[in-house]
Amino acid sequence: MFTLQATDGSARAGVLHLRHGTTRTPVFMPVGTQATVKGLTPDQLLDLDLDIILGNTFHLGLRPGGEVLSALGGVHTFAHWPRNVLTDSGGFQMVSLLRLATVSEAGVHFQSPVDGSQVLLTPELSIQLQNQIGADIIMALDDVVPTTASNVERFREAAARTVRWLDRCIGAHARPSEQLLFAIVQGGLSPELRRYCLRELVARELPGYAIGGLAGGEEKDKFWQVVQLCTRELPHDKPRYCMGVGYPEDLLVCVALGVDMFDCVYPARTARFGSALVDAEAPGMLKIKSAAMFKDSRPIEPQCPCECCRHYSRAYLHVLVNRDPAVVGHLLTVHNISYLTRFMRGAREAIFKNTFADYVHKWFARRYPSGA
Ligand code: PRF
Ligand code: ZN
Repeated sequence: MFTLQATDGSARAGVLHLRHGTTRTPVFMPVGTQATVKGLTPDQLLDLDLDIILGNTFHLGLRPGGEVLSALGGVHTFAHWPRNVLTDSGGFQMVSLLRLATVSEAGVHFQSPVDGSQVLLTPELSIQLQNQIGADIIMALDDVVPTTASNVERFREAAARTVRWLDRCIGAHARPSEQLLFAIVQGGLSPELRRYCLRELVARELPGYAIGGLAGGEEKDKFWQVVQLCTRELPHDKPRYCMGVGYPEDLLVCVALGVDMFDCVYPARTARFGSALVDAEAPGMLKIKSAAMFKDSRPIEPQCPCECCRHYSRAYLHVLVNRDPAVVGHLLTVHNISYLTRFMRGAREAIFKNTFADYVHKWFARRYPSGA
């Protein structure tokens, strides 16, 4: 269940009441493919005060598999994570990770990277696996076409198929009172296809809706136009989730357009490349390998409460990055997730105070001080 608590323009603050506690929105959900964010322990995640993390049906369903997970008490017990989990349906991960995946009306066909066998991920199997994994929010299987694809007919087919697959997902969902099933809007960059998909999905009255098929390298203004079209047509009393979005500027714009939830591998991935997200120093990122860090005794961000900033100087991380890059990757991941979590909490507070526009302007002014 979702309660909308405040609005400021189109921006929204709310709470999702889920089985493993409440989730405050707008929210950034870090991606924990194996039900733990790469390189972090669940205790580190708790220390970051996260309400919800994301898991993948693709990874968990292949290994250990739905039956093992269900026998072990579901993903929360298995991964020792007491708070909420959202699982993505798996198709997108296969199509984006495996060049050999193909899509037909039956589902997504691919070769298992675990044992080489042929697997067919149908809408029914995706939901069965997600029922067994036991996440608090589960996603319908969708037919995802990269926005940079050129075949218009393929987008039309994918939008219609996503609707047909949604009906199969709804029919297969065995635990609707425990797990919220979200539908995913597809339709590429075409307003007509997006409207078609929105109409069909909204008519099915699901507990939440996601905007899919974006953040794949399309132009920013096209991306924002699609998000705006979707948030205008989605029901106000249901959460909206923009999938695969995690750059701070995109988060701010999408919150301004009325999106409530996001996920992205970006904070963890950029950390593994030695980059730390920062607020007060342009261009919003510190490269820990840079010679400028050599004698810098400050933490990444002095005001940050994370484990990395509480204990370590930039100079220490700079030396450690050559000796033990994995440890630096973990510490910067902790910091970057803390950064995005605080960033969204700040947006949430500003929405309550009706100062969201000011929050956005101040953030952009700090990020681009010369007005560039
Ligand atoms: N669909 C699903 N997961 C996703 C996306 C999508 O469109 C995106 C956006 N490209 C990220 N993750 N099921
Ligand atoms: Zn920090």
